[in-house]
Amino acid sequence: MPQSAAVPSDAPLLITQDGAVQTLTLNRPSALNAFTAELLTLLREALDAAAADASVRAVVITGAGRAFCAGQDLNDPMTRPHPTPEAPDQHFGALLDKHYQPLALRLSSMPVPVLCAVNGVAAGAGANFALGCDLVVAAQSASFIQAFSKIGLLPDCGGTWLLPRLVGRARALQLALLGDKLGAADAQQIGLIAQCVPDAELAATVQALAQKLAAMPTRALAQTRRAFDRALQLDFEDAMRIECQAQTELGRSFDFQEGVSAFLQKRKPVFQDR
Ligand code: T3D
Repeated sequence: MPQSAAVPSDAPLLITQDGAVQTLTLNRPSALNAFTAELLTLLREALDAAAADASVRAVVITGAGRAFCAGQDLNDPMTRPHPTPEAPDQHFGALLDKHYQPLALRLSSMPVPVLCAVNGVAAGAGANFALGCDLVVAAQSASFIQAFSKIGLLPDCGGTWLLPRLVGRARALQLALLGDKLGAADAQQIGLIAQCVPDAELAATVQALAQKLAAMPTRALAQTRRAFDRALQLDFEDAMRIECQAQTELGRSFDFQEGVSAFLQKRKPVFQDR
């Protein structure tokens, strides 16, 4: 079982670590773990700290209670229709600039793999935050809702970039325009997520995957995500140029030497780079 770090159990974000796997648990179950400014700040600070901590080689994100995350907390004062007489200059652009964009960028630039264990409904920015993780595994009873259109908004937290790339334009528009609930099994079937598992197997499945990834050559994993994301904007030749640059760097790494030595010596490799 993961060991608890020194955070109170009623904190909006729980941080535990088991070996090299750190688990971040969104912990506002009475509001389905909806994002407040405080939770968004804690989440980004925790990801920054994990990125800087050499003892962390994989991160798991999950939610407490029956939901993963219901997106932006609609009771949060920052979610009032704008502008108001009291806050004439307030607008969602500032909120996205301050919270959601840095969070999505932080995820996409983590030096270690990030797994999402989607334990229940993931709606709005909660869905797109989950989908921005490297490996998304959902419980069978979980679901994904692009809830934005229901309240007159468009997908954010990277959703406009992610959705068409994950499932193609037609499916992305279907999900975003209708805002209907998509069950985890269907999400796996259309390629929105990597895997759907029985509810009782979610935590163990994701922990096993995270432990496996934590023992792999971390730098190569992060470079693979980076090269995939960049390749989506490049033509074939430029994508291969990026492969060439990254492979040159990885070929000089300790982990490459270790991987080859371990193979030739018929032993288990011990990877260290990050
Ligand atoms: O602010 C900006 O910059 C714009 C950014 C926007 C990003 C976004 O994420 S916009 C999308 C915001 N999210 C939503 O619109 C989803 C709203 N929630 C729902 O549609 C439903 O709650 C769910 C489909 C997620 C789950 O439905 P259900 O029936 O399982 O649960 P419920 O009864 O609706 O909710 C349970 C409780 O959670 C309830 O509180 P109560 O009545 O028990 O005291 C409900 O109010 C609360 N809750 C659910 N979602 C939110 C929430 N409280 C605050 N904010 C929420 N987003």
